[in-house]
Amino acid sequence: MSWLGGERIDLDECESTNDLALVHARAGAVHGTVITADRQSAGRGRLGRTWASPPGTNLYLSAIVRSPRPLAELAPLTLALGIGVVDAVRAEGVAAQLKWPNDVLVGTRKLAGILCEACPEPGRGNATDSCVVAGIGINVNVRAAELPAEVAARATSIADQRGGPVDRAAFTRGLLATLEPWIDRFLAGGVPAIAAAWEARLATGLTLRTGGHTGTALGLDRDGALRLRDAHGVIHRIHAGDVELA
Ligand code: BT5
Repeated sequence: MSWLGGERIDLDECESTNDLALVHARAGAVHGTVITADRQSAGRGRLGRTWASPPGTNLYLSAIVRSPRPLAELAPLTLALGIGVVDAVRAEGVAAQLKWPNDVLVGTRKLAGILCEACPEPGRGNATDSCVVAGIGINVNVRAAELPAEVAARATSIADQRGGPVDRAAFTRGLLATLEPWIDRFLAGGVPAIAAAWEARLATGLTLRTGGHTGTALGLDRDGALRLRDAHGVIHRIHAGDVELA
């Protein structure tokens, strides 16, 4: 029985589907409620960054995920979502890969990003469950060159990679069907249940810079931390913060 997108709110425009999903979660919206918008006027990335969200071309989607697990255990949900996004993009013939924790790349260009946020108040009737809003932005039919200049040079889209547009509605349905089992697996078994699949989709050839360390990504620890090997062969565990392409 599928639950993801069982309730759907599809809008022409909003500031941020994540903001709206947080409001709906507080009002008691059920597990699996999905909100999409054709454009966002204030799309958000992590750490106060902006997600370029032009109209008529892309996917901006937020899903409400509820679980009896403590909120602190849900942070690696981002990793499970990444697997589903990569597989949905690959189903369109595009060779997408993962960069820890929340980027979907083709080569070194970013095709999609994920922003998971905790619901401060889970909402009436769900007081014992934790709640996370899972936000996903995917460049579907935009051409990277049409994105703001500061983003364009490091972005790509499904259409750029295929040389032509895809049906956004069909892509969205496929994405939800692909995401759902990965979310279920993560909620049932945590990081160990998804780690091998995540590592199989990891972009391994990239040199990454994070905090004090530069190196290549090896894979995940049991808690979802990134294992990064530096030039001296020392392996570092990266828990938080930003990971940039060096
Ligand atoms: C992310 O943040 O990658 C998370 C993006 C999540 C967006 C979705 S859309 C639906 C939902 N509603 C929201 O308001 N947000 C979510 P971060 O790792 O911080 O990356 C942000 C950086 O990516 C920016 O600073 C730019 O460099 C770059 N960027 C911005 N827009 C982009 C785009 N459309 N395509 C590729 N790169 C982009």
